[in-house]
Amino acid sequence: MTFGFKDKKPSRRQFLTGTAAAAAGAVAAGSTRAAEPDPLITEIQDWAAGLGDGVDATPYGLPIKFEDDVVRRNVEWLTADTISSINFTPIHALDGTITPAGCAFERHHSGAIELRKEDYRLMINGLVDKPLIFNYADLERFPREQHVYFCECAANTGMEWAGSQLNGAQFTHGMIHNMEYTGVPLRTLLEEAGLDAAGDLSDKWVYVEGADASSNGRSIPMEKALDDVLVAFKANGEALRKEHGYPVRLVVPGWEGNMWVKWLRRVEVMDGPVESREETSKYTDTLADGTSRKWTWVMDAKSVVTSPSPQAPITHGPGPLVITGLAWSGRGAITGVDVSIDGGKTWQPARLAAPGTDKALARFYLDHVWDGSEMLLQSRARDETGYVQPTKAQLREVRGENSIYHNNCIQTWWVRETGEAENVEVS
Ligand SMILES: Nc1nc2c(c(=O)[nH]1)N[C@H]1C(S)=C(S)[C@@H](COP(=O)(O)O)O[C@H]1N2
Ligand SMILES: [Mo]
Repeated sequence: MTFGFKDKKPSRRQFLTGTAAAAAGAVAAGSTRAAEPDPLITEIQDWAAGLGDGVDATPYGLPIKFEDDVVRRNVEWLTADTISSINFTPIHALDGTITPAGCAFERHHSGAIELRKEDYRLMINGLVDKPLIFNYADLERFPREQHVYFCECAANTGMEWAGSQLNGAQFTHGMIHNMEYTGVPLRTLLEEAGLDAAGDLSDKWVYVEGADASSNGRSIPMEKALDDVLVAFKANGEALRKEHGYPVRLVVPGWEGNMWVKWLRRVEVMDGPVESREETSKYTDTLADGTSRKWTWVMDAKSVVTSPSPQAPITHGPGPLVITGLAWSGRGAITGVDVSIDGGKTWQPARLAAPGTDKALARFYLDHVWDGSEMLLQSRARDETGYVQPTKAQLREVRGENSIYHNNCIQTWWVRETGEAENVEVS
């Protein structure tokens, strides 16, 4: 393999060279020789002939304008208006595992509200020894913890039950984000209020609600409330964004996003669940026989190839191809991901960029040598409990096709010789 100049568009011959080199195992990226010298290397460019922006130009930075397609998107026909709606994380264009707050999906039932820290109150009431009201500064005085967790809306991938209707990982799997949270364990605040009055805790619940008009009330069993639930005020090191619940939200690791109450205003200790709208008519799973399952809180192991994918086609010829994606499980850490290029007939283990951690996104890579022929790309996640992500057919056998929520099936992208990809089903 030789090194040298490279044209903007590689020639057909370079594709062939690349293929041969790759087949021989020498896959140093970008190391092909072009006939002509590249002016981007040989000529002084505008950006080097003058000066750039000073440090006072950008007190708080946004991504450079060339990245302006890496944004949240909503699908107009999915909901009646944007106030009670969702948008989707551009997972097809991101790498690593931490979701930048500015493009992390939002889900609101009555819009994103503006609540000042000074006006923030959190009440703990019900079966506690001493009902308490905290302000924001009070919360900052309790011992803090930091954890990275994914938040996935139970409706993520929900449109796949009836077929393959949305063409892009952003739309099929983008109701997920993964951030590093700083906050106080809910347990600490409940203990501050005192739980002796509640008696036997094994059958007790907490009811949590937000300060927005929808309130988004949910019942959480006491066992989970005392386990790993966080009352969070920072995400990825900075204050929560307005749309993610500023100044304080609940983080309910591994459980459906709906329970991650934003603008958290009240936690009531109760002797039973409330059976609120969000846990009866919504966020329950209708089975084939028309009955519905409730209390399906945990998000089961799931994964998706983010690139190549419909919004991230292959833009080069045969040869080295990085196949990458995300995997996660609400039951613990991801322990492995397999990738198939033939629609699930054969599988090969992908490489985890870092060992999976508890209830957080894992990034996987398969360093593939693409022969230029079409692929039926799939990924299959496995978690520390030994659970393996099911196929669509396996899931439909148990759940029918009436569901919306909790679709964690294996996703298929049909990648064509052109490099373009499409959302398809294999049977
Ligand atoms: N107060 C309040 N909390 C809420 C909601 C809401 O509308 N109001 N939406 C819930 C739903 S359905 C989901 S999936 C998550 C989404 O969190 P995000 O907006 O940070 O992505 O927040 C949950 N918490
Ligand atoms: Mo949700």
